[in-house]
Amino acid sequence: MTIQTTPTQAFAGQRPGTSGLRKKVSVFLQPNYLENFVQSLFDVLNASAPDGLGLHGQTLVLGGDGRYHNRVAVQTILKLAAANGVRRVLLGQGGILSTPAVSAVIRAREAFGGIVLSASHNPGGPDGDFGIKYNASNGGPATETLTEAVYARTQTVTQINISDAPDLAIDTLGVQQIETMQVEVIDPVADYAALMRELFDFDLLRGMFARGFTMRVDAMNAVGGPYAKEILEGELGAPVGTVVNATPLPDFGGLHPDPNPVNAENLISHMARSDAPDFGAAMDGDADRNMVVGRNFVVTPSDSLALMTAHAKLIPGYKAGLLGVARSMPTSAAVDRVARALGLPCFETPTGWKFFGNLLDAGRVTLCGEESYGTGSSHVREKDGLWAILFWLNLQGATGRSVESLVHEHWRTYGRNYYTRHDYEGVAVDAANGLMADLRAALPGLLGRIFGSRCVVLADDFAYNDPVDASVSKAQGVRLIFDDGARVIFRLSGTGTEGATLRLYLESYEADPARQDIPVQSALADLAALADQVAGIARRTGMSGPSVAT
Ligand code: G16
Repeated sequence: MTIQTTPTQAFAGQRPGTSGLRKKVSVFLQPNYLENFVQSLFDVLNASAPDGLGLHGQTLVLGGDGRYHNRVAVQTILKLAAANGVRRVLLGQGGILSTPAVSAVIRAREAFGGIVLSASHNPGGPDGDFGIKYNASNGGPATETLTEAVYARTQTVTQINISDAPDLAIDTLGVQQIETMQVEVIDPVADYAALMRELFDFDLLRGMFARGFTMRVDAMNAVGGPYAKEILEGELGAPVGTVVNATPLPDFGGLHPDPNPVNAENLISHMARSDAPDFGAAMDGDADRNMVVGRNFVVTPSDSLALMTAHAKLIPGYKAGLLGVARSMPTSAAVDRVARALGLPCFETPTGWKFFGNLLDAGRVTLCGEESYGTGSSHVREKDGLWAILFWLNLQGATGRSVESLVHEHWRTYGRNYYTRHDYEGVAVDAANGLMADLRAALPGLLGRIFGSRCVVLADDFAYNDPVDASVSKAQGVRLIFDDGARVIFRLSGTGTEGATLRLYLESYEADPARQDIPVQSALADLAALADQVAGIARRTGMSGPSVAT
């Protein structure tokens, strides 16, 4: 085998979005498309490392969510890594590693960084999406500075260095070699499971299942399946069959692996049956998102973060208390109320898990969460689906209470933040950009305006000043905040691959327990109408309502 140098040329549009480069599979199948991006990444890493050595002599972690093209891409990346100075790659068996597991392995093995192959919750298969992202030595998503440098390099790169070695046997545990680089195929679950054992009371959980506690985890034919099966059924003694759709399939068996009440409808209807299990949960394509479900009761991600914060001391890994909490800007302010009551610092960041990295690294926060079904903690630098499920399981075991009673008690104590997200998908890019531009221009006139009983007390385009590295991220979403705590937020998604997706986030606060059980969409209908009045959503998108409301 030898290292080949082949010419390449720039591809338009290789700028990473909210979480890495996500495109249709057909885009990634273009000759040199993946190679161009990975070579650019390696060039930037080789040029920017402070010791001047770059990747030389370093270890990278590699794995993905098993979606279509995962196995082919793994082989390509190994050959590129071998030709660009990497000393060792730790590869998940079969090319499989969940996103939180990549983070856990990077941290446990003190690797230089890692590459995750995933388009997360986006559908898979030949007509679906593929994606790639880089995580740094803290285990977390690369900063915007790095991803922008990689993007710039994709526009100027002219050659690719790649080994012509034959494909490796990626299903066999053990060490192999390409050129001078070692490839160690590792058990994808082991490091992650060890970390979970440190955080949760596994004896308590084993006792719950031994006494007949029932649970259903829908892994949506995605990468969370092997993790959930090994930990829940294998180690904790949950009955076989507790984890459904547990085998990662290249097309997710046709499911849309996005754990929300719309796409995980099977779980929702199962949990509404009279013989429903005690607890239900789902994960997404790369197992970093989670949805928590009680009997006929769905927990919103914002409430999940608030409850975790309120009860963290009951969980062994957090019994010493929390350093602080953080939520993304569009996430409801439910956690803010808990933080205030507990005297904890509470940070508001832009959408994107990467914005939590500095706060976690600096020891400013312990828990983080987002409205997009993501929760996590300082144990890794990604959100973590199975961690959240184990947290809720441990919480039920420690309190002896059901999901629904825990949430109801929480609302009675702190009040309820009614919350919904309306997605308008596949909107023409110009129409979406025009809507946002006009909203931004209208902001000064919206301040102080009265809508019914509400008055706008803040109208801005959210900007984040990172308190750790002083970087500034502007234009992160238009916020209208009202005098009663209600919020209406508009932003465009950074993870879609077709047209634009307008996200409308609606929230209102209800302190009165007698008014805390209104169906969410009814409770927020007036804010939805207000949003349409202000932004002309129906007129501009041509859609009479959202394509997804969760
Ligand atoms: C990614 C990011 C999250 C973000 C979500 C939605 O999640 O890591 O931080 O909240 O996308 O982003 P957007 O609203 O821009 O589509 P994932 O699970 O897709 O990696």
